[in-house]
Amino acid sequence: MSPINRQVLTLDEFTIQSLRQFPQATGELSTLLRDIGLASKRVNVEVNKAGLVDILGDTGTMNVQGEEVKKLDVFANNQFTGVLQRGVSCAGIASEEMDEFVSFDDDVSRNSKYICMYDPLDGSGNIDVNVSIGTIFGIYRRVSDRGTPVTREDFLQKGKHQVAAGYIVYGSSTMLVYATRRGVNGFTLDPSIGEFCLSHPDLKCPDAGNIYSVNHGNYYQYEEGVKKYITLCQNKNKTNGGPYTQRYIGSMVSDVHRNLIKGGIFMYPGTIEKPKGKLRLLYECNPFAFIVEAAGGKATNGVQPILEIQPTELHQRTPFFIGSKTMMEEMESCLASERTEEKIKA
Ligand code: AHM
Repeated sequence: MSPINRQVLTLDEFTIQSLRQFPQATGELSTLLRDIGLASKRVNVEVNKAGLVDILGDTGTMNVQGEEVKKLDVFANNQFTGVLQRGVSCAGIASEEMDEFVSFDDDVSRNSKYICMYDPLDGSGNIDVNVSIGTIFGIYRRVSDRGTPVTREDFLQKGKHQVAAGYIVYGSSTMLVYATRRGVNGFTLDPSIGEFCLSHPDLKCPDAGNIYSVNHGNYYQYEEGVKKYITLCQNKNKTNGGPYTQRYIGSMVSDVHRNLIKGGIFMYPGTIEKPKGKLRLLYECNPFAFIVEAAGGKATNGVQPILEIQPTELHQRTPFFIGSKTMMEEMESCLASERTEEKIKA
């Protein structure tokens, strides 16, 4: 087809087209995705001009996890929360930036089917130095009755119960990637029309890859199995065709996005100081696990699949390993071999 006749689907057109295949669907999920797309466009505008307006730097406050809150974190959180509250599909939200979940307790929202959890701006540490950052979200069907306020149980669902999950990467171009059980699709923001346009249909995570992403600064604090896997990544051997390339931005959205497209593994293991690692199960790990698994990859905490973990707290952390299937299997066998040897010694 000549480029002039090529039909590029916008996010809205794509979700409506998908909806047409399910005449019984109510369209609530499509509306929710549209709301998220809108909030992300507003955040994108501010991220792009961050150096020009007084929106860089810290607010001078700490979040619930004792980390410094950046002004853009607050802006992004307000945008996502506001858009979803004013919409018609979301009964409540939980955000990495807020201590507690929020019930949208008006007549319309109370009757909505979904709840949403998000990290409004992941990679905050990179904001002030112009490195790509992102938003991560997961959408669940509420378990409480429609018409009543949402409850904690609505938010403490296993990741496998997500209906959809996605992320936005504010990078050299801005992309929104979202997954449902039917697959993963990527949309690039076309600034000339202000719309996300389908650019990466039916994304698949390559089974094998040659990129590993981990914070090497913590190397001596990792368990033996993780060190063994890192050594394997750095060496040439018959099975993996290594050495692999090490890439670590420190902005998980960008790191996992790159590995999803090119093939690779991202790890944020527990350390001696922080056995549960740094990343949050509900806002960061569950959505990514859902997306990467829908694309054919794997995600685990080193013991069980991320999507099978029963959350007990809104802000709980977990070790996180995610990526291409064969690399994940190599990593898991390193963990298992060292753990067995440790058990035998003990
Ligand atoms: P944040 O919630 O403060 O933005 O932290 C999350 C980020 C991830 O995007 C990234 O993978 C990780 O922190 C990097 O942490 P570290 O600097 O410890 O390697």
